[in-house]
Amino acid sequence: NLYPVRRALISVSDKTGLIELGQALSARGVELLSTGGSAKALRDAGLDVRDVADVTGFPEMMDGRVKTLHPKVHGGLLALRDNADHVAAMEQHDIGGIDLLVVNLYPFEAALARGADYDEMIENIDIGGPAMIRAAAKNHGFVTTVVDVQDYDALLAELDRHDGQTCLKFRQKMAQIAYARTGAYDAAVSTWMAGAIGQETPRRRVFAGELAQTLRYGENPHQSAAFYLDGSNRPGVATAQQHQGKELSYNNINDTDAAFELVAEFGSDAPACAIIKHANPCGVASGATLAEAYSRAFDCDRTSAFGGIIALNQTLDAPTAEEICKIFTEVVIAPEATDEAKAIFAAKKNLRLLTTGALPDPKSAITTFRQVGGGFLVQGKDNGAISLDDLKVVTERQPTQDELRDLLFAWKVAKHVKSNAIIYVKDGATVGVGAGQMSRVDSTRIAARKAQDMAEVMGLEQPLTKGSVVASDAFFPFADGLITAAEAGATAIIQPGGSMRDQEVIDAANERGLAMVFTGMRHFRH
Ligand code: 93A
Repeated sequence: NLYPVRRALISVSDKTGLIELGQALSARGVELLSTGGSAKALRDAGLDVRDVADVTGFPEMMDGRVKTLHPKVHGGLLALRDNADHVAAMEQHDIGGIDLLVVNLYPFEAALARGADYDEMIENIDIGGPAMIRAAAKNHGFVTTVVDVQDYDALLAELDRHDGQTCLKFRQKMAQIAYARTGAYDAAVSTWMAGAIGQETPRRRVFAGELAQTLRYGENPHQSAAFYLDGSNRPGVATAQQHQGKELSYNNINDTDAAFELVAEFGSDAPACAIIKHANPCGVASGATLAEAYSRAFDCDRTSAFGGIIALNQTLDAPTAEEICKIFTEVVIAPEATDEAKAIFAAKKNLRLLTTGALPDPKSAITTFRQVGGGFLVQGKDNGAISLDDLKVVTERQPTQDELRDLLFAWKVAKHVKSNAIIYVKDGATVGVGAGQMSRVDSTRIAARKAQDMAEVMGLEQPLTKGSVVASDAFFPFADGLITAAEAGATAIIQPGGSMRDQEVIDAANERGLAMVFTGMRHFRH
């Protein structure tokens, strides 16, 4: 299953490592064929290279749209070397075999990222490259296909291992990567096109990803799992740099994502911290300093915070690192970390520190998908946000300025809590979180109950829900939830409104002197 590499066709847009590769192949006696720009670069470096135009007898034409689309190229890639008819056809038409194809495609994804206009995007759709890649990969019985700069070293090592030949296993592996590349490329083209022509729900759609990491297991040890990049380069857990600690697990990645997306809601102007357990926050707080934001988040539920995941919206500093080190934490994610903070963490071998360089924009339009039996559910990410102007006061009492500030804080958190979500907030910190219950009133009770437990732990006379405000991710279907919140000491409520029984709920608020605002927007998260 070994096959020698005698002739290579190199056609690359990304010229990284091109000269070194050309030199290495030449040194191993491989004849080089190449297209315009690649050939020029190789020749300028003093390498002996033959133009594809010379092989085909046709010049590159139509602005390069047609350069390699020719039987002399595709015959050389596709001919079965052990088939007498194929070999005869090669001889009859003077087609030389191409044993190695090195291609990277027109940078369509990069053009997309820089917001190129329609015509420029169209010109960046590579046709000849994918055609050659698919041909070479099909003929992997004989031909080696390399589509990633990062595989050049592996190719050379393979040639050295087998005295200028490649083995079938290697060619198969490269062929699989090659088809993933052309698949992802066309996925990017098709996804771009859907947006460009205003098709939000195209009849066919494709998703593509690139392996970032094979995970030891999934949510449970008997499940296999892997982590893929979507190519968007969005700041987040997928693109973060890990400074220390062992590999992240599937659950770590999921929870770290939840933590970072939540803390990003607060921007980076004032310090904020979110602590996550099982994808739900067990504490979210603002503070005068980052360390204070962390401590206040921690005080929401000190029990659950143990082994949690912490997200910060500003550079992790030494005082915050010191505070965090006082209990066991799985992961800390922040835009940056100071050297002092890193040094403090270095003593905690099991703690993972991730930095991302920036916060994700919570308002960006992103497509999310989830698998269901036999299909995918696709939706736009919940990037809804409200401001003071969107709030409608529905009670006799107007909320105070302090209440309003806390109501908006609570609403931001509610968006990131599994429904039914109830969040009690006081002075810019959560003091009770009710998550993922099947009834809203249960979430309201659980959150108040947790606040009571914390009051005991902290030796407080009364739970922090006294004088708090409450956010509900969806409307109260009955007055019972609101009454429970009022009994726990809440003075103001934020909720979407829209229930058949809104009036009952408003009446209950008025009877108890509560202020209530409607957002007109819901934040279900199932
Ligand atoms: O315009 S194309 O779709 N038509 C072709 O026939 C063709 N052949 C190779 N693009 C084509 N290529 C692409 O040109 C390769 O995929 C590669 O990205 C690029 C290399 O061009 P150059 O060597 O001139 O820089």
